[in-house]
Amino acid sequence: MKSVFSVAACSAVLALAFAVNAGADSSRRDLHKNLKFDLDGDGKPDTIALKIGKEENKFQLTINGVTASGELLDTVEGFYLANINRADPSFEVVVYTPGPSDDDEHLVYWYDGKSIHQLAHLERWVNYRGDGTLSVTSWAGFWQPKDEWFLTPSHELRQKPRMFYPVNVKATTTKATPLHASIGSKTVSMVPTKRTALIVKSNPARSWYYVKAGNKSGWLSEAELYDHLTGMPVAD
Ligand SMILES: [Ca+2]
Ligand SMILES: [Ca+2]
Repeated sequence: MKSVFSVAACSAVLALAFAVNAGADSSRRDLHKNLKFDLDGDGKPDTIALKIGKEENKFQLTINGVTASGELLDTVEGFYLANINRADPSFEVVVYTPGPSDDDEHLVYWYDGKSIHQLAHLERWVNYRGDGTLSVTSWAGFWQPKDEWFLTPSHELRQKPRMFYPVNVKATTTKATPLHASIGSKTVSMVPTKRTALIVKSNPARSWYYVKAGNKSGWLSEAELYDHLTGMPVAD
């Protein structure tokens, strides 16, 4: 599910109303190239303009005459407004492309009243909760890793470090499968062919998966997983 909230409005007042409501309904995304909107909460509308380059993945974002240049991998389609933390007066400006096939990219900017700061480059599906946190759901071949981000008091956007991600995908062994006692361990317990397995969790940084099958459990490398298991909803 797409989960980007955005703002559709010609006037700043209407935009504000939408932005506040859109925190919960994040499936709506309206893109702008030009907008007047009070980004820093000083009561004065700020002039936001997005100029897309001849190479359409490159852009210049100008706010009140201050410009930041950036690029995405695919054609820039516009920007939307986000309100990462409703408890602070700022709205963030997010330059966006849907990418070639659900490969969404979001470049998140913060205008502090003087300067433009790039906060983060987010990929795939972003859910702005409005409480200073957001989640980013992505795709890893047959499952969706979900990362958490949070805004610091100094308005930096940081990703929470995470070693293991829940997977919870069912599969079936296609041959005798060696489950390693730990990541990289040579000690294995064998699961026979045609057994139902549950891929429980992953350490994507090391591309290992924790698998349960019958009364056995242990780790498979990604290569072993694709070689020994079938039935996962694999897609690019
Ligand atoms: Ca302002
Ligand atoms: Ca805010």
